Amino acid sequence: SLGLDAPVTVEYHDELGSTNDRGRELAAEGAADVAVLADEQVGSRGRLNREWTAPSGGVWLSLVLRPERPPAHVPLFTLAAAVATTKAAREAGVPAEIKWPNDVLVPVDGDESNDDTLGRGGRKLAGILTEMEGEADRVSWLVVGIGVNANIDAETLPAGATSIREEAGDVERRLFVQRLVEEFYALRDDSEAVLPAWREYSATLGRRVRVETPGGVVEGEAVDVVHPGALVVDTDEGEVTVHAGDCEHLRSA
Ligand code: BT5
Repeated sequence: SLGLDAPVTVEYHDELGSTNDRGRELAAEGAADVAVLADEQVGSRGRLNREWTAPSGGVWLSLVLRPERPPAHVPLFTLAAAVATTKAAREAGVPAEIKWPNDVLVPVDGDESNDDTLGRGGRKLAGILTEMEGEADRVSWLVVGIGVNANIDAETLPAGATSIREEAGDVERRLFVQRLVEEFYALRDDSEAVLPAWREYSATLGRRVRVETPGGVVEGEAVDVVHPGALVVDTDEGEVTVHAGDCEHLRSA
């Protein structure tokens, strides 16, 4: 037991393919409020089926939820997970920030800031993959997958990644997960709480960004994040609200 101040059942595995796959299985069986944890994942994934490296020592976590919400509001959960992860990382001594929508980064000083291998304005500490099933008006289940490079040597991670070990020394993973899950449940889908906290931790607002969206590339200054998690970009053609995409921070000069 994690001794959580959140209504969650914990399922722990030494090794899994993907905690999200296990979460989806549980969700399909009707489970709710389960936290699936693994020490190591051997088949984990990022968004768009990208590979996710998940060796022993990380925090590999998937939360199974059944919120009474329309699918359009699902991004709020992802933002809440990014906020909770960032908060827990900061408590562990890591100066983490959020790149829209849900990358948790540690900024790199000075001119180097855009020269990291991932080209994303910092070293990636954590990522979030949210998956769902539902109808037009209501989500039937949601799996929020959170991967945090905790007690891992940076050399074993992809270039451009960092870990809590690297930035601040090892964390007690049980406590870290406890704090993260509690923060997540405190925010959950309350946009009045999620958006201000997200803005406070944002590395993206005020920056020049280039977002690859399903509808094309949007470039300009990121000026706000609005319900249910969309990024407002001030472009040459006026303000554009972006709901999904890959975001890159650009040099301001
Ligand atoms: C993400 O995807 O950032 C979401 C990652 C979600 C992982 C969690 S772990 C628990 C749960 N179970 C799963 O199977 N998944 C979730 P994306 O934005 O697409 O970023 C993926 C990219 O990040 C890759 O293409 C690599 O460049 C890079 N990458 C891979 N592993 C990494 C790591 N451990 N740390 C930092 N960057 C990594």
